[in-house]
Amino acid sequence: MLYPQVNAARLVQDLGGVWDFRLRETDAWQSIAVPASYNDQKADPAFRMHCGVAAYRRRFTVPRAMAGQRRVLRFDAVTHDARVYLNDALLCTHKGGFLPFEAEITALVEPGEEAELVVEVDNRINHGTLPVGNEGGTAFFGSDNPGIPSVEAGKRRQGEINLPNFDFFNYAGINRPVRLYTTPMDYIDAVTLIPDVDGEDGWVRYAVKTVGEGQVRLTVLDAQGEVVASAEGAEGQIRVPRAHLWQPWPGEPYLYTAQISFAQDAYAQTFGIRTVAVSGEKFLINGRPFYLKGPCKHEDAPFHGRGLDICLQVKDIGLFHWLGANAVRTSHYPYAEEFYDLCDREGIVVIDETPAVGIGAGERQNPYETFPLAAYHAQVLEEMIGRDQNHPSVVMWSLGNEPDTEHFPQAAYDYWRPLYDLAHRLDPQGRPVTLVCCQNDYTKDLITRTMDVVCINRYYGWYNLSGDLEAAKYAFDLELEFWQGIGKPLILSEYGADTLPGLHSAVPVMFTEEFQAAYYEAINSCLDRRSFVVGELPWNFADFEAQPGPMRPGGNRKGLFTRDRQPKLAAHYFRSRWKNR
Ligand code: BDP
Repeated sequence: MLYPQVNAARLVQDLGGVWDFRLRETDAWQSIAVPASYNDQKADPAFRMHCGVAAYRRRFTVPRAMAGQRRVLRFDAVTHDARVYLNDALLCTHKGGFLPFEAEITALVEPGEEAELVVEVDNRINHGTLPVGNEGGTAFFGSDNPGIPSVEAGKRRQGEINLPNFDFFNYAGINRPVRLYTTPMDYIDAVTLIPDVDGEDGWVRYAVKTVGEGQVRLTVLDAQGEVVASAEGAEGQIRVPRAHLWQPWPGEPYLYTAQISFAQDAYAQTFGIRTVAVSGEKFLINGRPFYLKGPCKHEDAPFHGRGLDICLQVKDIGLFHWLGANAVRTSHYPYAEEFYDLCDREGIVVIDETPAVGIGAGERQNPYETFPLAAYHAQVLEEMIGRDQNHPSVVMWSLGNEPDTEHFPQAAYDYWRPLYDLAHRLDPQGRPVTLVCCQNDYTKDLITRTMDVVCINRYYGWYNLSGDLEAAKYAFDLELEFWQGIGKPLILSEYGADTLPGLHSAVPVMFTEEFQAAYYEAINSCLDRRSFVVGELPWNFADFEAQPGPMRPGGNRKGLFTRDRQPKLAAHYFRSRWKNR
């Protein structure tokens, strides 16, 4: 689905601002900001802990300037499920909180007329949603006390609260922009660009999907806006002589623009010329071994929750440069489209992850038999790859985070392998595919070793062997020995220690800033001895809000930065490490 664009042929009207909002039909309408999660916008526990369907409402006028054009309402992300009504009639529905959807309204509202838009948002999560809800309290975050009537457990039974089966706050609402945009009646529907390198030249295979009558013309502009190549027809191949490659930071992330025209329509798609491949134990970008270094993130901020905040994105990528980082994983869901554009511009490579987190329920329940997810998971993967396929920054797809691969290893294999194959079929660029594996008995896991890159999350020295860094090094080293035998490149895709800023001690004691730095130094010393390790992604870039619990003082505190983006000691440690890595 193309991102809305203002150009000579298209208009965009942003519908962000203050909307009406209510949690229940019996409530009065209140003010709410869009885009943003609703949970932290009011000093009201009902907002924070809400579970169920809430409603947003606003009126808007279709400008007369849009007359004669095709008019489309686009929602970049409504978390999690949406039902959209236009003038009281159901316009569309969408399941899933992190990918865009749209509906054409050309025939429904005339230019110059006003219309009422109501968006019902359902934040409930369960075994059939991604991310997965802790339905029935099967797993990790329950807080029942046997024999004591618990208000929480009672409510959970009645479906009044739902707990996440994942470790981030279940922020909900209209989290990303809502826009009305136009295209001519005959229009460009989709653009696929597949870059390749041939000696000094670049090649771009392309396919433009259109609706209506017309001829496709495609012109490639360099970064100065000079025409360097052109072609006609809906599909083809273009040579870009003496191409500038898109290089990850600190190289130059050079961007070209494909100017596409079709009948009266026009669309500009930026792209980069670069290659990505796995060869033996190496991860190659532009044919050269590449080491991924950079913390995993969340979309998370005070007041906004998971709502789009472009200023914060720019600030964060600035801090990535300050750290000397060159990579990020969009843990644990696809991020806002603006983030990938920024990574394209700034040379940060992205591991793009689906919202498949929480597919596990302990050793007694096989999630692959009891969670109705397979078809929906495939659909989400398709939506994500379709949305993000043209970004040069995206160098790998992550099918999901920390599923059960240990208790039901064959069932896990049978579930994840078709998704792996599907990702390869869907991606015209053929990028590597991975899934991010939970700390477990890795000898039992059958699926992780079949991925293009092995990604493992490990907390030796924190959740296990807590505080004992010598033992942590020993255990991690033993595990690395195992993976070395598998013969694939490996990324340590999460590792970290909760750290309270301002807590210090001369000897490294858990939760102090010194411990966090010492922990990373210890684990990194194991990585540095292994040539098949191709990346290190500390958990997490910044402290973030989580489901409250005895292990989450003010959220998850494993950030290298505080939630307001001030560095802890470990941020300085990585800054000096990554300068030379
Ligand atoms: C990992 C999860 C991540 C958590 C992290 C932690 O992938 O979402 O936040 O552990 O516990 O298991 O901090």
